[in-house]
Amino acid sequence: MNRRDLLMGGAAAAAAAAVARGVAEAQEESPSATDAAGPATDVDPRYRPVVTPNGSSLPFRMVDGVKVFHLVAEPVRHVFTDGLEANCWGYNGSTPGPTIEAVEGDRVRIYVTNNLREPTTVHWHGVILPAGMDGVGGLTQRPIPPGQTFRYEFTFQHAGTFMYHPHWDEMTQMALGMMGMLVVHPRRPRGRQPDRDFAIMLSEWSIPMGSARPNPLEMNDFNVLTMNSKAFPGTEPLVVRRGDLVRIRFGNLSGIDNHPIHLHGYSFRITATDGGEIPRSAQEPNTTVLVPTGACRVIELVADNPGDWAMHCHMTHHIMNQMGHDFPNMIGAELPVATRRIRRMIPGYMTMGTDGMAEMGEMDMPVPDNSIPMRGGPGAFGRIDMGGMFTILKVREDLTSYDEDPGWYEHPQGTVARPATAAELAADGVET
Ligand SMILES: [Cu+2]
Repeated sequence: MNRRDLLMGGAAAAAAAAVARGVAEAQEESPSATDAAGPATDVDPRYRPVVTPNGSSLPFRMVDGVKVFHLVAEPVRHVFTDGLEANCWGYNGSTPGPTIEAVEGDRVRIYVTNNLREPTTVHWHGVILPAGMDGVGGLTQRPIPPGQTFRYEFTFQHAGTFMYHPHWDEMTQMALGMMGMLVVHPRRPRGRQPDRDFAIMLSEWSIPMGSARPNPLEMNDFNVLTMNSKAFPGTEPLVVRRGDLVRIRFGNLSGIDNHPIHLHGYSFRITATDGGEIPRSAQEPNTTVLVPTGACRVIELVADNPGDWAMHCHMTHHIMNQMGHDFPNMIGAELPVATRRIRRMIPGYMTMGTDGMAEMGEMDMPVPDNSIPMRGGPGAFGRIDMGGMFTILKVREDLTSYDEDPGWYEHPQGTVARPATAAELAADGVET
């Protein structure tokens, strides 16, 4: 044996050992690796799953080392928040569809059953894969006819935050809610991993008053703005423990709009897009992250500031769901005569909006059936007048469980804004 053979032999032995170790690890780590007929599970010990507020992760089976998923495109009856529900389309009974989770390097097989009355496809948005698996109807595959099941199979080459959505009759299918998040965890995580890892899909809907179905023909005038297809107060809060490393992955599949998502109480870092990780030296500190439609943005922060922190789109029309935008502007108008006259024809009629719009959500104001115009939700200090793309990051010192809403933040004595006293105004020289 010469030196080269010795080296080769050594390398081969090392490689064989590595393979054996890999197989052992795979057997150890892969859930039900040999149980092809076993029940589907959403537990994969190789990673801490993401939390999809108001949603879930898609269960899977391991079959001969391949992670097998089954998506079912179908109509779903969806509640946006108490007071508004509609006939939508989604996957596996929900909009957005369940989050798909895998690990970098995983071979996956994803069956897609079409239970709609028109064809569909699924595009794996941002994933690097063979062209024939890209899910673009007409370009890379025949659309999936109603009643049929298609098979997608590929390997996730990169970790990251991605999305899935139809690429057939896109305008209709996405306007009705067909979309979902797709998270690929790193095979070898580097550095501190998040304690809480959230996935939130942003979308927008046109649901005219009295209608039972979102209108896919709308291009500009969206009146229901959602996180994971929920409008506040239907949005579940993000519950974290003080000191947690928190990652929030946003996807946006809105028809038209980009959403600048603003988080109170923190400066966060924008760490990744659906194109990959941003190098640490280029990670931008910010308090608002613009999530363009058709893109993902990932932010991270250390939850060192306890409290109830608003997290919302900063486009004001996106945090106050409304009936529509074709109403006359009543602000400052004095209309007692007109109101009296209208009341003769419409008993109980009120001219709304004369003193601003926040009043419109008060609980005793009558609103049309199945609508949530500026309804808002309850808060620790009365009503929160926002109602759309709005949720709350709840950071607590003591938490018994991430799964329970810890209620409202108990502010330390003397740390809440309150009416100024006459003595304080005088002492500071402020005249009112
Ligand atoms: Cu927005």
